[in-house]
Amino acid sequence: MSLIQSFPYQLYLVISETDCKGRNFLDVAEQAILGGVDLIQLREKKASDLDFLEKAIRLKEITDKHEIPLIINDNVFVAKEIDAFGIHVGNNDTQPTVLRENSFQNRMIGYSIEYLEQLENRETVISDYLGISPVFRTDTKTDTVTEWGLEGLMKIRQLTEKPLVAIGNIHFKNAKSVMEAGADCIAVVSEICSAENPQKAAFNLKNEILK
Ligand code: TZP
Ligand code: MG
Repeated sequence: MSLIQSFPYQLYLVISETDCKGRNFLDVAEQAILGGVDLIQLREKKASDLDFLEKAIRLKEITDKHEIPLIINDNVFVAKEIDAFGIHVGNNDTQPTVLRENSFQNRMIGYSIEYLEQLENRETVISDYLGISPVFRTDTKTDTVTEWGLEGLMKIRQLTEKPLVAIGNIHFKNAKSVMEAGADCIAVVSEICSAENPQKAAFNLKNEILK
């Protein structure tokens, strides 16, 4: 089991250079932190390991400065190399049971739930939080399986006490309803990365979900 016992995060930014569409992703991340983001994940699907590592090192300087935990999507090498706070994996990635046995004993492990059956497996039991992926279909990630919707999220809430991070097409207008359906935290890409003013977007979202 993990030593991580609490999940005091409500607003989670998932960021990549591509999703920031030509803007400096480090500036976007820093603005988002100033606006109230509690946790950041670097998710670089197309980068080589070295490119990913270089981006992660630069982002970690910022997250460390503001004492915000940094999670790495999928890449065990990068997560270990930068001593990341944690790693986020899905069904087709290195599984949580394998990670726990290999240098991730005391790092946060997030695990995406795409099928209800996953709730019963050991991977779920040993993870620190579950990603409800996607709660609503989104153009940001199209290779998804189940669109959970608020009803699916409510059902999962009844079946587990694990911290639930909802992701997928979450915006200012639906953020509160996602929290009310049982999410502990919302994760967003475009609501912050594509915002004209990422700091303001993060600030508004945070206020909305804490209301
Ligand atoms: N996993 C499930 S949906 C998604 C990820 C990484 C993308 C969410 O992006 P957006 O722009 O907030 O809908
Ligand atoms: Mg993955």
